[in-house]
This record gives sequence, structure tokens and C-alpha cells, in this order.
Amino acid sequence: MVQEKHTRGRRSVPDGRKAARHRRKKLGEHDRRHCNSRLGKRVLERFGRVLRGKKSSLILTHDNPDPDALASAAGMAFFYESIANVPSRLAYGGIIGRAENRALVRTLKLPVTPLGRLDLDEFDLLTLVDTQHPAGNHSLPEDRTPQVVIDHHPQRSGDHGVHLALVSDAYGATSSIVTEIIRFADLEPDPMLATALFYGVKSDTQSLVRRSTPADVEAYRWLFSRSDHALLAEIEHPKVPLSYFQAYHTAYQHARIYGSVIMVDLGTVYTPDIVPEIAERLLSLEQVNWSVAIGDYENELYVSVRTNDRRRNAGRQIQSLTRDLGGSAGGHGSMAGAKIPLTERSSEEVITLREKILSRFRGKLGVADETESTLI
Ligand SMILES: [Mn+2]
Repeated sequence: MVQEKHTRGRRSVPDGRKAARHRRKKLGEHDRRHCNSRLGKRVLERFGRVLRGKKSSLILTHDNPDPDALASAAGMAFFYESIANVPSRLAYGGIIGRAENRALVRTLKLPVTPLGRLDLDEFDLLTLVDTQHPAGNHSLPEDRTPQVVIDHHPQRSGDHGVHLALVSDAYGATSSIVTEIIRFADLEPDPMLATALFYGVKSDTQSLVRRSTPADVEAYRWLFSRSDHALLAEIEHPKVPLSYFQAYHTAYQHARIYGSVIMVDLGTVYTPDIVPEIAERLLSLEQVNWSVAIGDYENELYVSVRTNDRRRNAGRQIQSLTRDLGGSAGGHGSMAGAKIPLTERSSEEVITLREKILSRFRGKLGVADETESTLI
């Protein structure tokens, strides 16, 4: 039993040297010193072509950006500045709500601006990070096409007109892709940027425990020695507002368990990213394999789904369950989210919608006939 576990562990995280030797075979002579990278060897040339003659770049994250998105944006700004002298503005839609994310921006002094305060016409280079044009979870107007897209979510169709798309779910974090780009260019990030990227990889992969690949392990290792661990500790253990404890109180009070599924309607939340955080927390309950949390913020209903059932795909579940509700949805194997507009719905319709979503999940997850029990 112990032996079997050991073998399985080794298979999922292959020996670094062996993996490097394997990759070295696939890459050309020129790239030998970057043998850990999975990017094509022409990636720098491709960036060179896109950046040629550009004066001003805008790097946009997905709405309500997480550390991976923010760090990736900062990393790309550093890359553009270093290889082509092109200055960037970093922008996001929605809000930076989670205490850790606010601490990341504050502590590392990331110069991010809400997209609404910027004039898109002032930029001749548009980059999307940690999202894709058709994903629908960012604030880039439909009629704008980014020239560059860097993302680790499953590839979406319809990304037409993009010059350079580095989209691969062979990475657990966009920060890992950005780190490879930086290494490819032989650049050395300062400790602030290294810390941001390190936290991006760490938080998106839950310290390499979930959804991590050898590429993430390599980025993590490389960034670890360059990070400022005192700053990192400040970011990871921030002070939180009173509303944070109130949100958890609501969650524990209203959570309902149906067999191996736990669900909660959080009502109106103080920040959208408390919804996935609570879904994540509830999944840690013994015997629970699925958690669903919903909550509204500024006339939008946020839905988060988490699972530790490796045979099922949370992203597919949420897409099939929310497709007809007029929102956008996306996600990976174990985590997914959706956002449904509530404007143009009466308060009665909103109540019905919330109940409908939760009951659809119960049906789809096969617990419609399970008796309901409370968490506390
Ligand atoms: Mn990410």
C-alpha cells in the first residue's frame, strides 16, 4: 500500500533531471539553457514582431483579479519594458476585493488601475492575461481584439485576430507561463516581481497541491529563491474587514448538506471573490465531494463550484447548468464559476433564479432525493 502510494507520487511529480533531459530532446540547440521551458523556441521572435513600433501597452486581467492575474500582468509589463522599451498600464475590471489580493497590490506596489478610468484609444498594444477574449469574464469591449493572450484556462474557440496566443492548460497558473517567458528572455525579475509571480503560482495551484504540472514546479522553484519571504508572509496573512467574518457566519449558518454535496446561498456579498473562497472552504468538510456557493454583488449573481471528484469536471457542469441563464461561465476540472446578470429581473424572479440554480445542481449531482441537513 505504502509502496503503491510512493510510485503514484513519483509519477505525478517526475524527477526534475529526468524531465529536463526529456524536454531537452524536443528543443533545438539554441534553447539548451532554457531546457525547462515548454514554450516554442520562436516565442521571443513572435513577441518581437508584435512589439515592433508599439508605443504604449495595456495589460488587462480578468474581472475581480486574483493574485495569478495581477502577477501575470506585472510580469508581462516587465517583459515588454525590458525587451522592447514599451511601457504598460495594468488594468482590471470589477474590484480587487479579497484581503490577500489587496495586500498583494499594496505590499508589492503593483500599479493597477480600474479599466473604466483608462481610454483604450491611448494604447496600441492590448494584452489579456489569465483570461481569453471569448471567456466573458473580463471588461474588454466586444469590438476590441487583444493582440496578445496569455492564459492557462482551457482554450476557447473564437479568439480570432489575436496575433500571439500562449494558451495552454498544461500550466496550473498563468504566472508559470509568464515566468517562462521572462526566463526565455534571460531577464532577472526584482524581488517584488518574483514575489508576486511566486504567490501567483502558489495560490493558483494551492502550493502545487492541485492542478500543478512540472512547469509550475519549475517556476515555483525558480521564483522561490528570488522572492522576499517576509513580504510574502504579509500578503498571505492580511488583516481582514469585519464583513469577512460576517460572510463566514452567513455561510456556516445557511449551508445545507445533501449527501456528498454542500451548498450555500450567501445573499449579498461584500466582495465577489468571497464566493469562491467559501466554496473552497466548505469543500473541506468530511464526506463532501462537491460544494456550490452563490452570492450577489452589484446586480450580478456569482456562482462557484468546487469538487474533489477527479472523474467529473466542474467547468462542464457549471456551463451546462447556467448556459440558458444569460451569464458567462468557465473553469477547470476541480473549480469553476459563473456570473449571471440580475438587472431586468424582479426581486421575485431573483429569488426563483437562486433556488433554481441550487436545485439544478442537486439534480445534476444526483442528490435531489437526499435529505437536507444543516452544517451547524
Ligand atoms: Mn490563473
